Amino acid sequence: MKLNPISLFRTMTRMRAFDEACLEGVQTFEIHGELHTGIGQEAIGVALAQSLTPNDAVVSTHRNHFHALAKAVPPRALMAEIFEKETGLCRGRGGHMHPFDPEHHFSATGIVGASLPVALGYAYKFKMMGLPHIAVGICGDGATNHGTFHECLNMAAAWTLPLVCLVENNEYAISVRFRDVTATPTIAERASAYGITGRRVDGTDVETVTLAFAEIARHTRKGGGPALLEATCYRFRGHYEGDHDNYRERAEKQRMRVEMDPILRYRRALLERGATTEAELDAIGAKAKEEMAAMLADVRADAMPDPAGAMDYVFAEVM
Ligand SMILES: Cc1ncc(C[n+]2csc(CCOP(=O)(O)OP(=O)(O)O)c2C)c(N)n1
Repeated sequence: MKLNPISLFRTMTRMRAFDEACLEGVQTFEIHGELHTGIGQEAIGVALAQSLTPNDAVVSTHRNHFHALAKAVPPRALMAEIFEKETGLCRGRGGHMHPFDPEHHFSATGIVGASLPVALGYAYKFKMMGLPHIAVGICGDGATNHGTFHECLNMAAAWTLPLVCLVENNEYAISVRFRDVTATPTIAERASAYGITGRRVDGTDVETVTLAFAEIARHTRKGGGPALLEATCYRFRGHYEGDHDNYRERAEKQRMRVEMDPILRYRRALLERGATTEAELDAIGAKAKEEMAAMLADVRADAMPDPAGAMDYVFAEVM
C-alpha cells in the first residue's frame, strides 16, 4: 500500500477541526446531552478511511465522528445531526451518538458492547450472499470486557465471517483504567482464544496503524476469517464534555499531549524527513479550521425539528 503523507496529515487535521468545531456547540448549549470527541484518536480514523470500500460496513460507538467521516458520511449532514438539526443525517432525531447512514453502510450505537453484534450481522450477510465486503465493528477497551466481544469473536471465527474487530484502546473506560480491570496485558492476545489473527499497534502513529489495518482488512477480505486489531491511543479530553476528568494525573495528560498526539507526531516526522515544510502544514491546519468554521456557521442557520414530529422517522414502516 502506497501512503500519501500529506493526505494522511490533512485527513487527521480535518477530523480534529471537525470535532473542535462541535465543541463550540457544547459551550453554547446548542448540543444537549453528552458529547464524546475523538480528539487524540485521529490516526485510527485515517487508517479506516484508507482501506475501506464503499460497500464495507462500519458499526461504531458513542465516540464515532471520525469513523463516520472515514466511511464518507457527508460531514455537513453529520455536523447537522450532532447539532440536532432537521437537516442532519437522521433529521436531528439521532444526535451525536446515533448517526445512521444506510447509503454509506455506517451506523453507531451508544450502548457499550453493542457495535460488534451489529457488525457480526453485516459479516454474516456478506458471507451468505457471497459478497467481497468486510464488516468493521469498532469498540473501546472497556467494551472488550463485555460478553458481546467474546461471543462475536467466537461466532465470527466458528463461521469464518468477514468481521474485523477494531479496538481503540485509549487506556480508560470513563474513569476505569484498562489495566486494573483486564485479565490480559493486551487485548490483541485474546485473538488466540478464538484461533484468529490478532495484532496490537501504536494507534497514534498514523502510518503504522494505517498499514496494520490495511493488512488485517486484506486478510479478512480474502476469506481469511475474522481478525482483531488493537490500536493503542489516548483521549485528550474528558470521557465526555463536562467530565471533570480528575481520575487521570495532570502530568500524565500533559505528557501524552506532547508525546502521543498523532498530528504533532506526524508533523515532527514529516519535517524530520524533509517531506514538507512548516508553512505547508500550517496552511493545511488553517484551511481545515476555516472549512469547519464555515460548515458550523452554515449548520447553525438550519432549522431545528418541529417538536410535533418527534416520533417521525423513529420507527420503520412495516408494509
Ligand atoms: C451497556 C452500557 N453500559 C454502560 C454505559 C455507560 N458508558 C458509556 S461510555 C462507557 C465507557 C466506555 O469505555 P470504552 O469502551 O473504553 O470506550 P471509550 O469511551 O474509552 O472510547 C460507559 C461505561 C453504556 N453506554 N452502555
